[in-house]
Amino acid sequence: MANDYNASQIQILEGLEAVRKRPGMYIGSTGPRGLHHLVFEIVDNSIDEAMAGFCTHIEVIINPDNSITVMDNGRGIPVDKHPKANKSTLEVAMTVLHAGGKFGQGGYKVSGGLHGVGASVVNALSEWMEVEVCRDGGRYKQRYQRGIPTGSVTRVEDSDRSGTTTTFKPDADIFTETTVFEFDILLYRLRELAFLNKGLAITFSDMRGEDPREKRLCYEGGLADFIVYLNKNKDPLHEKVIYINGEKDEVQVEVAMQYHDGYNENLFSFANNINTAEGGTHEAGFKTALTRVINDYARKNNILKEKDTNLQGEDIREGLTAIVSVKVKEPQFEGQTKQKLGNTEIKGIVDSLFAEELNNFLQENPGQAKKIIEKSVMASRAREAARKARELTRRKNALETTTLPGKLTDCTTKDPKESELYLVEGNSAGGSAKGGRDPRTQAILPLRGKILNVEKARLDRILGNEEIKSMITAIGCGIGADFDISKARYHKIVIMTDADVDGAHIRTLLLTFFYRYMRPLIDNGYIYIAQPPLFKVKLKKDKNDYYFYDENEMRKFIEGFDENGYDKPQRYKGLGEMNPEQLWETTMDPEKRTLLVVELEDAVAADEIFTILMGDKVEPRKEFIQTNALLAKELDI
Ligand code: 0RA
Repeated sequence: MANDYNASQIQILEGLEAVRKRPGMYIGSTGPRGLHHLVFEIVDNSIDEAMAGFCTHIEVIINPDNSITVMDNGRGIPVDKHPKANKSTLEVAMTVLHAGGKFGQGGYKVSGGLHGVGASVVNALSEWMEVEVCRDGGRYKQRYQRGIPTGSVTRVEDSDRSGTTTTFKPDADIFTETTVFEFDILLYRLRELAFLNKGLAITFSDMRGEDPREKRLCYEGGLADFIVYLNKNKDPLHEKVIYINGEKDEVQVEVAMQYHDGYNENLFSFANNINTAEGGTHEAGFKTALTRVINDYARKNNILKEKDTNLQGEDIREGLTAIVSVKVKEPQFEGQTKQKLGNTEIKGIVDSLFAEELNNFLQENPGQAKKIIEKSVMASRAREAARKARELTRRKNALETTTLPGKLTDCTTKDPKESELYLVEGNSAGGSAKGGRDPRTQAILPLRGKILNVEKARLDRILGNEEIKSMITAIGCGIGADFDISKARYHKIVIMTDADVDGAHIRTLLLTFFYRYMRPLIDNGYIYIAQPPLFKVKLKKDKNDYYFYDENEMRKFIEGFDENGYDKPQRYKGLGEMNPEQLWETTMDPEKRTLLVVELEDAVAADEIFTILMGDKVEPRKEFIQTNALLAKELDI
């Protein structure tokens, strides 16, 4: 027995060491993304317990010291002796890699993609962790340091409740970039989980700082509430959300959708609470049913005449916000990023359950049905017009030899990997950029004034806009459904706008355009934001210029000198005020510059951000100031 025990101890230590040696292999990265992933990993275990029907409340707390507590009222992790390991099941779950699954609760599970590595991985990557379990009439506790128990599981007191509470503090030796949790990142996912698990109450609080924040996330309407939330800054075409929540062959299917008067399609799908960004069989079933049912209804009611061709899926999805969520016993995740549901049986199940409900809705609400179909017919006409416009540009391209826009000052290298395109606000800044650039690798495209707000226009109008046309031809990938990233002429596209309100607006307009029509550029990390300095200080003693990106930094710097030791700090109002050498030195020189890479991990959050920033409603825009944290991440490149 003793030998067995020693052997299992050695295995555990080896396992922990493997996780600490290559944390990226287990949690994706040791940056902010990996850090937040730790929380989701622990929360997922409680979500599993909720999906199994034993947990109704999950509480997540960011403690004052940046440690995290996740508490649930489930059955509690078993604490009795594990039959094989000769120690508490709780200890096994917390120290043995992948043990979570082996003694699992059965039923539906959050697992796949990056998730599902288990509590032991979080434990291994935490400076300390503490788990409390209430069950079997007692409260039990165990503590760990960097994954190793500091003692055995002990019974602390009697207790008549049940549940699991995990508190952990990420190890700063592992998460060297930051160990500070961002409220919004956790909030987005926790809110999503609350929507996806109808009726489950998640409370989330942040105990750091002066005034603690608390959110209660609980949605009795499930995905129907999620749709209302997503469309809150849009104008819906019909009042009632189309909604179905059913089960067939042990597969739970929940679908909700609502049209708005805009033009974007927003279809989000989930399998076992995981966002399936690459789609899959559940999404396919939904799309097929939607297209078929709408066409059938339109024909039966003579909205589509005999001579008319069928409406296409993309026409029917214009202005649609929809969410498809399935819960499957054994989900298969496929695709490049393991974000595509592969189970073949799911397509037919979603199709049949959803088709019936959609049909009922159309029959019962003929007025709303008519509005929806008329919108699809308009979309189909606009698509036809856009196709003709595209064909025209394509034919032109084939005839002309110089197809690149006249305003573009291209780089000389033809290798996209080392080519950079600077999108510059205004002609004067464009002039400085042309003068200061490295002509071999850096191309300049000046943009005059504001570009079109693509959030409020159909593709045909977008393709008629000069600024957008020149960007499309310069980048060379096409647009929308025709987009082909392998044709990109530049692997870095840098947005360089003034550091003022107009500059921020233009930047958002550009980001919205890339997000809606050239999304792979963002997903592949091709889009960057330049960081021009805000201040310049000239020191008398060395005659050098010093540049600063925020006011505090600048003030701190000059405090160190006598008042006569420097010229009056210069504030740059626009890029145009910099001469070519200054612009090169501060913002464009790959050796010295700081670029922000634009990252959109969470498509649901991104859609919300762009709708708010670019939509008609002014109030939510005013409220929304923290977006940049989610949009761009600093990188020295
Ligand atoms: C396996 C079996 C049982 C509970 C759990 C796992 C469980 C794990 C976690 C992790 C976080 N919260 C959790 N809640 C429950 C219980 C089996 C039984 O009591 O019959």
